[in-house]
Amino acid sequence: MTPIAVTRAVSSSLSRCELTHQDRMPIDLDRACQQHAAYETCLERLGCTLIRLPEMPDMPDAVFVEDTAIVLDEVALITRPGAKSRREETTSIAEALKPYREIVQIEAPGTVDGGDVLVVGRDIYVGLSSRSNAAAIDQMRRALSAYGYQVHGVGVSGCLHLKSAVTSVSETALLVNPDWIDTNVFDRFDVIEIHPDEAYAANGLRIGEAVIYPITFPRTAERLAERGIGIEPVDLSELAKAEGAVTCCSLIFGEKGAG
Ligand code: CIR
Repeated sequence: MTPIAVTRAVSSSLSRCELTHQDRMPIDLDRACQQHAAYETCLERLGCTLIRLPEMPDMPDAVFVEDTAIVLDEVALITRPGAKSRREETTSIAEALKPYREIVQIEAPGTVDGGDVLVVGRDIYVGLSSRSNAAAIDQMRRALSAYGYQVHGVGVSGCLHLKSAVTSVSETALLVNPDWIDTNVFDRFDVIEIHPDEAYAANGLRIGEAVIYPITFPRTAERLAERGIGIEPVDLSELAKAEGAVTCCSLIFGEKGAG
């Protein structure tokens, strides 16, 4: 099944992005766009069909499409992002996903960012972060139990999203930063800890057998290699200044549609 990857062009207002755990640093917009283009090329090289959405000039964070939806095989949940400045990003994402999935909207008072949602098989882990709340988790449970999904709330502290702290890097392994989550929640998995000098290293994007991974974390990459996990290196250092990482810049799903 050919995966589809939805991406969105980097906003010219990126330098006005939301920041929660990082200080504001100058962002080189041209460089950010070049890095984003190389990321898209990497997705294509791994077999994804790209749906490139146009820039939203007044939505600084709109390049981080991951936060706007959770796309499962059966249904797409359109999120209500935790940051008010990001709520208008979702309308065009819902339009883009409509041909592929039945759409369910997360409603107030629920808030959830896709960056807080880690799907592993029929288990969906949702970070209880500054962006995602219990009301959204309740709505997700109601919408998804009919499909056999179990939705689990997970405490997160010290980072923006659950997937800043844990991502899936193989059928059985999770890459984690144990400082930001309780790893006991994930004790049925093979847990690979990041190198302690690379706090932001737990975010990798798995496409089939490949893991798209930032070049900025060589020590953790070595740990992955020791476990036989090969990486596809990308440089997203300018988008990292906006608190973004590799999972944030795409929505990946199988072609199969609802109807
Ligand atoms: C934000 O704070 O919303 C953006 N500056 C960064 C979002 C990163 N998204 C993600 O990790 N899924």
